[in-house]
Amino acid sequence: MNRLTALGGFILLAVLSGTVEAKEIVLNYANFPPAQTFPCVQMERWKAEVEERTNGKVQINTFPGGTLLGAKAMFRGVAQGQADIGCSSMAYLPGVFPLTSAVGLPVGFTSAETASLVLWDVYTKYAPEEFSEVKVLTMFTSAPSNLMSKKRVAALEDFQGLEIRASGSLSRSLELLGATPVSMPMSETPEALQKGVVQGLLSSLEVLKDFNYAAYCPYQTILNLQVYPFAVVMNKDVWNSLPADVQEVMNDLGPEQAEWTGEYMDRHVQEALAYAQQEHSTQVDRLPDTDMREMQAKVAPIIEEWKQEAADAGLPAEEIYQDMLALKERYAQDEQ
Ligand code: DTR
Repeated sequence: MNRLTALGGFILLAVLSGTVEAKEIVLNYANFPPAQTFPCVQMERWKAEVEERTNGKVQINTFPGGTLLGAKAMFRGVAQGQADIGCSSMAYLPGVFPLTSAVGLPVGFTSAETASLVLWDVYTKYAPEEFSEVKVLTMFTSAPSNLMSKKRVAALEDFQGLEIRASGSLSRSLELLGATPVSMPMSETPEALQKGVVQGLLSSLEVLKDFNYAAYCPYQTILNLQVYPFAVVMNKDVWNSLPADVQEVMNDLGPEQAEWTGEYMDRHVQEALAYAQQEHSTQVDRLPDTDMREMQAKVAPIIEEWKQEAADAGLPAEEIYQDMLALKERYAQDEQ
């Protein structure tokens, strides 16, 4: 008997005797940015936890970098079954998430951990219609957004006419501050920065390291503007086809994953800032207090605009808003 036949016989025997367990459930998980970025780091952590907690009954195949679905096609693509699971940045689809976009308002979140927990609670409390077509597995946010730019911005007036990449309500913030927003997903931003289409971006600072934006943006300005909310969703038919024990594992992971991702994000922002300073000698500016106050006043209309939009969508806007603020205070205190 040659070695191959012997090996085949062993596998056959093992399968017959049940020692090699076939994966019963294989799920494809799509993500839009590259593997080293935080939405993909959390995806790998979720995969590992699910595979372990289901004792190998479930196998998750991950597709970072838009290889299965791109940033803007993510949410629809999962609802329609092109991927079983997908990670969506809600800001890329303005108007589609009138309720949960409340967490993307300029209300002064100081950490991704708090904002992620608030987002999860707001979502579970209101179970909004905007997610009725999918099963939500978890939610989280980026850390508060700050400016990374080619030119130094040390005062509010320096924003005038600057072309800066952002998305959703952060593009609106830029507009109100006198800059020229250029809206695009994060996955298109490296090229826009390299080609000089934009002179900077507004997002959480971990991208200084994960996309090496520190090499293009020697200046950072601390603004603590809005966080970007994310949702990880599963195709509903796929969810309904899963056995109850697997569903339980995934349900338990929902809030846990939100907290894990928030914590990871906050820590990673600090690492990225240190990296940027050490490797690229970047410079961090803070606006003078008077400019910070003026900035808050300038972006405040975004809150009223959201309330109007939410009310138009038939939502109890004020109640949601007040709930969100109360949760923000509670979780921020827990963190201290
Ligand atoms: N949606 C976001 C938030 C974000 C922050 N860091 C990353 C890294 C990779 C993708 C998205 C993000 C934005 O577009 O800025």
